[in-house]
Amino acid sequence: MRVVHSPRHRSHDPKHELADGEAIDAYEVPERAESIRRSLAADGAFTFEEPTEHGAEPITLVHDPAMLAFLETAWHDWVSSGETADEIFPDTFVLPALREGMGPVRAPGTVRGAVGMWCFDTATPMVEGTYAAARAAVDVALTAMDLALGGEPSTYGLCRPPGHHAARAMFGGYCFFNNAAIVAEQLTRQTGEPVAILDVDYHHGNGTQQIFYGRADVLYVSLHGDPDRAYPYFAGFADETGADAGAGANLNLPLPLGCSNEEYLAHLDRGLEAIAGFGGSTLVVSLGIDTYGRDPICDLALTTEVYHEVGRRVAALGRTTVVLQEGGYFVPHLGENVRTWLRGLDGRGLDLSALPDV
Ligand code: SP5
Ligand code: ZN
Repeated sequence: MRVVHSPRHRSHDPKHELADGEAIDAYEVPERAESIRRSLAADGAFTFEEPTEHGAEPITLVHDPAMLAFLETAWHDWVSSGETADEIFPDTFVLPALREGMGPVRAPGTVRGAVGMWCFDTATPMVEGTYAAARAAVDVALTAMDLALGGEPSTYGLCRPPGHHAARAMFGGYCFFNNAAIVAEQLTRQTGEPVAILDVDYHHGNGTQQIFYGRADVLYVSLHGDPDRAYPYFAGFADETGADAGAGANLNLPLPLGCSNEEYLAHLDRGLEAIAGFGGSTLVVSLGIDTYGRDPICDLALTTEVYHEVGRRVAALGRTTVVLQEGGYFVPHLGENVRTWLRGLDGRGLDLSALPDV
């Protein structure tokens, strides 16, 4: 299987996120992607290539151009205005009730103010190299798509930072540009066919859902921790099924606390059935491994074996498949879990021999 990877991800190296009023070590770190790269390289059946540049247009077909412009200059503007912190976090969020009855929001003249227009949480700091890494992640995703359109049955884009929490005009959840949504949009344009997205990250992909919520030509199917208890709390409910032309083209399958392999596969089958009944020849997978039982920030109970079976069942759809990396935070097993998933997709056997005993 062909794998697209860029060393550029390393320039997004946040140190902290805020949790319960404290700065804690960031979970979304460069070592995640390195763990995946090493596991796939050691397997021997994955070939690596660097992305080609695709420019800004595929991004602005999905995201507000003003958000792209903010991200592009934020670090430079931050430093040149005399700020000295090496991570940018919002101070204030411009929630609608703040200015209720007071007329429209004026864009703040400082990065410190403006970041509260674009970012929705306190866990997604921008650092000096964030923009370059986020742009490279989009190029990784689009290059993986190009290879699939060129005839590869399945390809893998080792995207970092991840993307599925980024909405049309908001970033957050460790995500800046929505890599999977950008690929799905391009697929609809380049194939003229409908496109399905299967999101198996533990967290609901609120950004992907938002971007395509009114669209009939993109099906979004997500398995995730129930938003009644899990981040991002405000989206991912089972009764969110799409709006307007998109009615019926959104399927949320919330999962219970401690969800087992068997329970998970039963939910997966419902998602795959919906995809099988939807048109089109291509599938985009948002692959998060934070469903793992040992993930430090999530609460399901999946084991490595099930990732092989999930990949196998996705392959059985018989669609050209572009797999893009999202979350997964138990770094010691992240690479092997991804490798296991991709071996299942590729019709190869389960191989647990390289899973570290930690
Ligand atoms: C791409 C992706 O997986 N983004 C996830 C973003 C989650 N960010 C904040 C999670 C806060 C969870 N706090 C859990 C405490 C566990 N002890
Ligand atoms: Zn996640």
